[in-house]
Amino acid sequence: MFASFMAFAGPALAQTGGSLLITGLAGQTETLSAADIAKRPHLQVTLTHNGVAKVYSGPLLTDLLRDVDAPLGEKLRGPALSDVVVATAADKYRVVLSLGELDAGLHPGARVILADAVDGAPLDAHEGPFCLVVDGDARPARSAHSVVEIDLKHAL
Ligand SMILES: Nc1nc2c(c(=O)[nH]1)N[C@H]1C(S)=C(S)[C@@H](COP(=O)(O)O)O[C@H]1N2
Ligand SMILES: [Mo]
Repeated sequence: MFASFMAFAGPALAQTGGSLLITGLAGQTETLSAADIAKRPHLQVTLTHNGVAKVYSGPLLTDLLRDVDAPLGEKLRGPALSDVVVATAADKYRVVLSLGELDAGLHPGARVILADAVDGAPLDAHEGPFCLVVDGDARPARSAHSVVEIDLKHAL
């Protein structure tokens, strides 16, 4: 298992159906369609699982979290360091990531994307329409498939 990434400004890939609900700390919400997500700048992250490497692409999760005023960059200090992101999948699988590990300014190794494509094609029904891809994990346990909600919360 290894992972790597490279940045590119991707063309919007054709997508059908599905939307993502993002909730901020004050309860503010944003609903993003597949078309909204496809328009964002994309990064590529390669995941290797069971010896098979696949190149996922999608916006950084931090890019989407800015839509709900997540405390990132200079605002990621003090109490914000115990804020967490809960990603919920269609099958209720949930993973938690801290803002500190997501913010590339604080933690340069961090590359977590919400992929809408793999190997240049839209995600299939098993993984799609959006899949969290956590670069650097030894196994893709936090790369939740079919993510339907992203909630920013105070852990404490
Ligand atoms: N929605 C969802 N995503 C998930 C899981 C799951 O059970 N549900 N399992 C995780 C784990 S533990 C692994 S190893 C990989 C498995 O990916 P695969 O089903 O494509 O083999 O998906 C991850 N993402
Ligand atoms: Mo797993």
